[in-house]
Amino acid sequence: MQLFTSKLQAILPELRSKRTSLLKEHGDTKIASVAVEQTLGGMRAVPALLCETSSVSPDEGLRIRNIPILELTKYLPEDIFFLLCTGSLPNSAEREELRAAFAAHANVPSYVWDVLSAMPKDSHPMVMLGVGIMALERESAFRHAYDQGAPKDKLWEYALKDSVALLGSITSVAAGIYRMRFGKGERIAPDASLDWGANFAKMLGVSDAAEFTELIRLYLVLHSDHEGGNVSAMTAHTVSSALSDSYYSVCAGLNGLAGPLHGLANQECLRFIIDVRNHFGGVPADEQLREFAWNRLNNGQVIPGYGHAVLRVTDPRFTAFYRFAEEHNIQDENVQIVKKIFNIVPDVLREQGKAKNPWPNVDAASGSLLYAYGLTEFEFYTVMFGVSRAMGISSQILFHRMVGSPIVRPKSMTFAELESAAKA
Ligand code: CMX
Repeated sequence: MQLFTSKLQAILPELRSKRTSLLKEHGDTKIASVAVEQTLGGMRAVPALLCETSSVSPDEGLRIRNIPILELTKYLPEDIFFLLCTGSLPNSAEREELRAAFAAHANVPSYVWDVLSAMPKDSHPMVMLGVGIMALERESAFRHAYDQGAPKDKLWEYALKDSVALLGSITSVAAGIYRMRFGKGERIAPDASLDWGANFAKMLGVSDAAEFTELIRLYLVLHSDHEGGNVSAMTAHTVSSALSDSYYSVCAGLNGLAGPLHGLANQECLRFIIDVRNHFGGVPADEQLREFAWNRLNNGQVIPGYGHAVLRVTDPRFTAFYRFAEEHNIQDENVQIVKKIFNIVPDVLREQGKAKNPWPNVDAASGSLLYAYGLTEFEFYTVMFGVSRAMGISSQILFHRMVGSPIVRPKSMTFAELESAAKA
């Protein structure tokens, strides 16, 4: 990892001096105030986190290192990880070095498989992914270095080692979980000659089609990061700020991703699509779908894959998946239903008037594409999301260890304190 490490070493002094000079020159400058509704409402829009890897604006969506995500869809996931960590895309030697480093960790220790095979057969795949990552914590270079007294300003080097090892292993763990959990037969050995996404596609053993590999790469690129304030990234950052290593921190973040309002929405979304298909025996008419959506809302349920805490437009990641379906002429009923939902549901949500954003997010289309290529076990979809999001989380952990961010410790308030602060 010589090239990658020296790239990071080259940007390190500037990163550290930015933090130091901001603190020195503007440490007590107020940049925002907090309204009671923000304290009560999930800290929405409180600018209290530092994140350099990516940003999300309401009117455009995700930019990774200031590049709009729709301009990054042609790149490999390795390229995106390099970009997230260093701020620039890799040259071919840097790409090859990272690809080989991931591949070197693709053979997962046997104790991980022992632990996973001992789990109940109906365990949720996200639970299995978390257990697999936690079992792998034994391999943490960061923890061993800390135990041996590594100085704080060197810890980032071990965070980098952990990130690369974890990402190299996570595809094997995820693919192994898929085959074990859904009775797909023996695990498929990793192929050290392939890129990270292609190797993952191969180990899943779902389809040999080149288009499936292309979809997996795209999937890994699109879900990689979504700035620092989402549940998974913020949780992982909080845990890692206590100098818990990347295995603990990524696992914590992925546990947040497993919630239905966050990453599990992709599973729920496909379930919703299939409910629609089963209910109507195929693609419904517009009016039928409108009524179906209203019934769901009237039952107090959300429409999965729609709405967002930050976005106020169609998520560009949805657009990327939508384009993939168009370009590859995927015409199956699920994809047709996705398109129909896109035509009907925003108006329904607007009419209901609750959701601030009636437009689709990343989860609205992703599952229907996986399904079209034969990955039909939708309980597995959040694992796919998690494999990708581990890149963003890991790069954010690395960044914070590089700049030496302190332990996270905001202030909580009681109702009484809030009431008196509001009156004052
Ligand atoms: N269907 C029905 N109601 C929705 C809705 C949807 N898709 N999106 C928002 N609402 C409702 C909220 O539940 C909330 O209702 P209450 O006032 O009764 O609590 C109201 O509209 C206002 O919510 P909001 O401010 O627009 O949205 P939030 O920032 O609170 O929540 C999100 C954002 C994503 C959790 C919400 O839009 C949602 O539940 N969407 C469906 C689940 C989903 O797709 N999640 C995936 C998000 C992307 C990701 O993280 O992977």
